[in-house]
Formats: sequence, C-alpha cells, structure tokens
Amino acid sequence: MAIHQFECIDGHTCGNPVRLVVRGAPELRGRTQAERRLDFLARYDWIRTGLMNEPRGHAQMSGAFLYPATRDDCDVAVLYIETSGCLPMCGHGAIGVVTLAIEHGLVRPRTPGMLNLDTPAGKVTASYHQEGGKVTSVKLTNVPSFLFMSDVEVTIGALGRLKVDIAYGGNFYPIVEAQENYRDMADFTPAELVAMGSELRDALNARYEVVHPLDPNIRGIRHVQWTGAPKTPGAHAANAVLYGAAALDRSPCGTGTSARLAQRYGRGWMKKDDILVHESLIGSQFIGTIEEETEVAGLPAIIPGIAGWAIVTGYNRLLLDDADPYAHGFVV
Ligand code: PYC
Repeated sequence: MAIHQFECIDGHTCGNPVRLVVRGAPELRGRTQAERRLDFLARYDWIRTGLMNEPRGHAQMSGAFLYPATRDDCDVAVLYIETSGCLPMCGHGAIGVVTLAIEHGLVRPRTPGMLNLDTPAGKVTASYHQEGGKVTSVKLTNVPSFLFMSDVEVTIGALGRLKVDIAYGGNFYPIVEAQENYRDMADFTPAELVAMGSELRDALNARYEVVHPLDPNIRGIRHVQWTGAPKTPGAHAANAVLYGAAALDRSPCGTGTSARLAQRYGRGWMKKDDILVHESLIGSQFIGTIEEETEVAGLPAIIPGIAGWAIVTGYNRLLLDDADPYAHGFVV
C-alpha cells in the first residue's frame, strides 16, 4: 500500500482546464516522446485516470507532465494527459503548459520568448509575451495539418444523414459544417452536442480506419467538432469540440482549430497568411493562421499558427492512495 503524491499547478487556457504536474512524473522508457507516450499508456495510465477523472478531476480535465527533451532542437518534452487518453498533441494544453512553466521558472528557453516543445506528434514552437512576470499570450506553430477525408457520409439517430470532413491538426477531427440536417451548434444544448457527438464518433470509428500516414500510432477519432456562427463581432466562426466521455472544450481547441484551418485550406476556402478568429462555446477566442504550405505523404498540408492565453488558478497536491477504491478515478 502506498500513497502516490503529485504536485500540480492548475490553470486554464481560454476557459479550458490545464493541470501541469510538476512533481511525481513516472520515469518513462523510449527514445522519442512518441515512444514515451506509449510506455506511459502501457504502464502508468492509472496516474492519468486518477488525476483527470472524478473525484480529483472532472469531464473536461486536461493536463501534462514535463520531461527532458528527446531531440536536440527542443527545450522540453511534453506528455499530454486528458480524460480521453494521452493525446499526441493538445493546443490549449500547450498554451497552458508554456504559460505555467515559464511563469514558475520550470523551463529555460534557449531563445528568450520562444520555447520548442517535443510532443508525441512532433516539434511545436511556442512564442510568448511576458509582462512583469506574467505570460500574457502564447502563439503555437503547430505540427503539419491536413484535410484527410472530405464529404464522409454518416448517419446518426438525432440528425439523420450528415456529410463531414475529417482533418488532422495534431488529432483527427470530423468537422460538422452547416448542411441540410444541421444548421448551427446554437440549436442544441451542451448535453445534446455531447450525445450526438458520441454517436457520430462511434459511427465513424466503426466504419473508417483513420490513421496518420506517417505515424500508425496516431489513429482513430477521439473528438468531434460542431460548428456555428460566432456571437462576438470580429470572430469568423465558432466551434464546440467534444472529447472524452462528456467534455466540450471551453476553449476553441488548438488542435481542432488547426484541423479546421487545414480543412479550409484543403477545400480552397482559405490560403496562406489568412486568419481565422475562432470562438469557443463560452465565447473565448484563438487566432488561427496559415503560416506555411507544406505536404504530408503527398497530401497538401499547412503549418498552423494558434494564439491564445492562459492563467494560473491554483496549486494542488493530489494524493492517489492505494487504500482508496477510487484512487484511479471513475467516469459516470
Ligand atoms: O486544445 O488541442 C486542444 C484540445 C484537445 C482536446 C481538448 N483540447
């Protein structure tokens, strides 16, 4: 019997939680951060479920551990943890990690104002602004992102037949745009978006093999992106992203916004240097940009830029006590 202790800095990025675990990270095996992710999932997933799920976390909880970088061109490696698993990349998570880590002196960037992150999905560069010890904004230059499948047909009970595009932005996202059987996310309650999104995700995963063309360990659909008209003047579009069993991202979702930029580029609706002011379910915003054009295994792709902000909300020492029947968390 043991009590496992984890010291955390809690914060949020544009409304979505970020729990940065600063003490208690398990030692991982692997030559790359992608291999370490697989090792964590095989041997330590109970830490993720204990720190993210109830009773220590909640449906939306999301966080990260820091490790020494596995590559020379990065300052620090990040392992993302979340209620749905260990994501290859998490945009709101990265903005939160950079803010919390820089403000607390946990990392030493080689170039002031810029931190290179070694993530399971690849290198992500974060440039940040600091004023009086506070990080006021972070802009990520994300991994190559691309439109993977377009006009995929799927039928769900509540809406009937839908056509969705599936795009990659560090995770795969089916993107539901306005169409005959769907107008706007504003027509539904959050609980309805969760229920319909879960059904859509299951239907797509049952029917399609969605696998990254260069990394077979990045596979499957974990998220669904409902879209709608923004409420704030100046914003171009809104989204509500489902992840895990019942979470709707309170931020506009960094990898989701990257996927949406890639979808719009792939469809010819946006071009290099265009800007997408993306609004979340609660009205917070990320600024998405198409920084560069590239290709992934012959598919046209982009390097997305995602800008947002994060803030510290508190400090936590969490205990996973082997004597607690709920030490590893639960989902209802
Ligand atoms: O911001 O990339 C993101 C993200 C993924 C899941 C929740 N947030």
